[in-house]
Amino acid sequence: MNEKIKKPEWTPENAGSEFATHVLPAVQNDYPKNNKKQRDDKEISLKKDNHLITPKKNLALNDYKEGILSKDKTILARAITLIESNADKHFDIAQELIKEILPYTGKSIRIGITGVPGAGKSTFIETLGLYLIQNKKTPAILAIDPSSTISKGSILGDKTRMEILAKNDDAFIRPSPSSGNLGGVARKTRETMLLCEAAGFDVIIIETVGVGQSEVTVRSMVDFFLLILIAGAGDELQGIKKGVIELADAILINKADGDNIISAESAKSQYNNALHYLADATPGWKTKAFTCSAIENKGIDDIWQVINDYISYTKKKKLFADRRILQTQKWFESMLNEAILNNFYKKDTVKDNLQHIIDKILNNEITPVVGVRMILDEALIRK
Ligand SMILES: Nc1nc2c(ncn2[C@@H]2O[C@H](COP(=O)(O)OP(=O)(O)OP(=O)(O)O)[C@@H](O)[C@H]2O)c(=O)[nH]1
Ligand SMILES: [Mg+2]
Repeated sequence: MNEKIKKPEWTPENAGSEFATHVLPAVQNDYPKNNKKQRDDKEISLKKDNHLITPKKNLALNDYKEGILSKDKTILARAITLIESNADKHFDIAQELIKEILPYTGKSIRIGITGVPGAGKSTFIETLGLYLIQNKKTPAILAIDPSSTISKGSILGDKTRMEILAKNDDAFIRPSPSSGNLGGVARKTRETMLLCEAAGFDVIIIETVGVGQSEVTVRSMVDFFLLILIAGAGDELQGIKKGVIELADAILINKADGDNIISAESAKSQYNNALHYLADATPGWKTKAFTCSAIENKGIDDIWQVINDYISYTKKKKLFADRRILQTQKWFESMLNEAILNNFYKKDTVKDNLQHIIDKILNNEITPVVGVRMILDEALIRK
């Protein structure tokens, strides 16, 4: 009998081959820690040996940092998961990690893309992403999807929409976190952007649906903001609020292909006319409309040129650096506001008295101003 085949304890001594069960030796956990090449080799050898378990050990702060700085996409993805976690124990290490990688951030071009559902944002991003890779750039694609907080889905969850880009080694695609309010999702996206920059991705693209508040949030974390529209979808402004157009540094009429070319060109002229009457989104930069076909890969180089012209212009005028400083300051202020509010509403005195005071106001016993004073007195002074 083969000596390597061990029988389970319960088989009789000197048992023969009638007992088919045998025990396999355990898998040794000699998984290499810091070296990506060794780890990849180990993964391959484990797969070759037909072992079903890939060890997934907890990473220390330094493992995350080194993994990110060496552009290990698996570790980058795990670090983002850490940032997205709502558990207190993850919060501290995630914040520590951001502090560690901060010196390596800030070198990318940050682009926000918004537009009505179905305008072709994801298709455009995939085409642009592949174009960038051809031009020796490395894009990271993130999403802010306010609808995902309700549906628990995600606009980029359906990876089939960027199938080719998702398989490309030089790109990184991450759907938005699927729970939490917009403030929380925005914080996580901003921090994810920093991790991607530290990993060396040099163009960060953030997609969001242009139907609510999220485009304002995205504008507050990017250098260049692009609005994608389509021609012939009803009225000229397609339910996109004038306010969103005022945020855009360029407007792109997508699907300018086939029978659509003429109407796309005419929509472009209409938008260019309308833009004359709007304030500049970025001081001194004239927002213009362009056409493209994301599917037929037309007009992509033109819009990339516009983005580059914009970056050169804003850098020359110091607007680029100033905006980033302002964005960091606003980011801090909005997080501080959020924390103060959370803290305030968590207080027992507020929880206990709020409804009581609202009732008094509704019964005309006190005015709203007095109600505010009462609740603030309770929460801030007495406690
Ligand atoms: N003809 C044509 N169709 C396009 C083009 N770009 C996208 N589409 C189609 O438009 C549909 C929507 O494209 P998506 O890229 O998913 O649009 P989206 O704006 O990301 O959609 P949401 O994320 O759901 O808001 C798909 O069926 C695409 O194939 C284009 O340039 N020309
Ligand atoms: Mg999409």
